[in-house]
Amino acid sequence: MASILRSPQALQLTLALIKPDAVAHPLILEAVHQQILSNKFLIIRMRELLWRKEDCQRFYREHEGRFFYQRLVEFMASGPIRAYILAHKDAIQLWRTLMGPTRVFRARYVAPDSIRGSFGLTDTRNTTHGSDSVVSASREIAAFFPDFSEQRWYEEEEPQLRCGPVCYSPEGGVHYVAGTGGLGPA
Ligand code: 3AN
Repeated sequence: MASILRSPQALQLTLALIKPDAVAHPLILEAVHQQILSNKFLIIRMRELLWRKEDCQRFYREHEGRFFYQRLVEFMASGPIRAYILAHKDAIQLWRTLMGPTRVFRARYVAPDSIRGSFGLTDTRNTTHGSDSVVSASREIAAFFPDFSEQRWYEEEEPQLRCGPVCYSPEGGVHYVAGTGGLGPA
């Protein structure tokens, strides 16, 4: 795959998921969405979907064989999830910090204000997912948003979003370059 040339100041992209435990609760869903906005992420794309078990198996294949794999796959296919493409100067690390540690008891102890510390139910039902590297962010974004061209976004939208002005559409739940009416390239 050809590498994408980016300016050193370029915004970074990450994939964030809100898992079925949180999507099932409108107040938690809204609270997580507000955290995204208040931490100055740009929401590039957002969609809600139901995942088939095979999709979950593919997504979590690195955990195949672990004791929690089966329950994780079944849980992720148990109800709607919300997927976001988020942009920020340091999107991957910032989103992971906001989520807090994987294990909910640890999250409650060391990062009680984090998303998992606040809303996580168990180590499996832990509210959110976030990509852990640039490579996995690209792979995961392509899995959830097959029509999104990361390369085109970096060439056409990223410079405009970075330099502003940027608008937010409360109806669509996404940011867009001012003057495009939110109908920029997919
Ligand atoms: P993270 O989501 O924090 O990057 P990973 O990639 O190690 O963590 O794990 C993927 C998912 O697998 C976690 N979000 C969680 O739902 C589940 N998981 C990880 N470790 C455990 C565990 N020890 N017990 C139960 N579920 C786990």
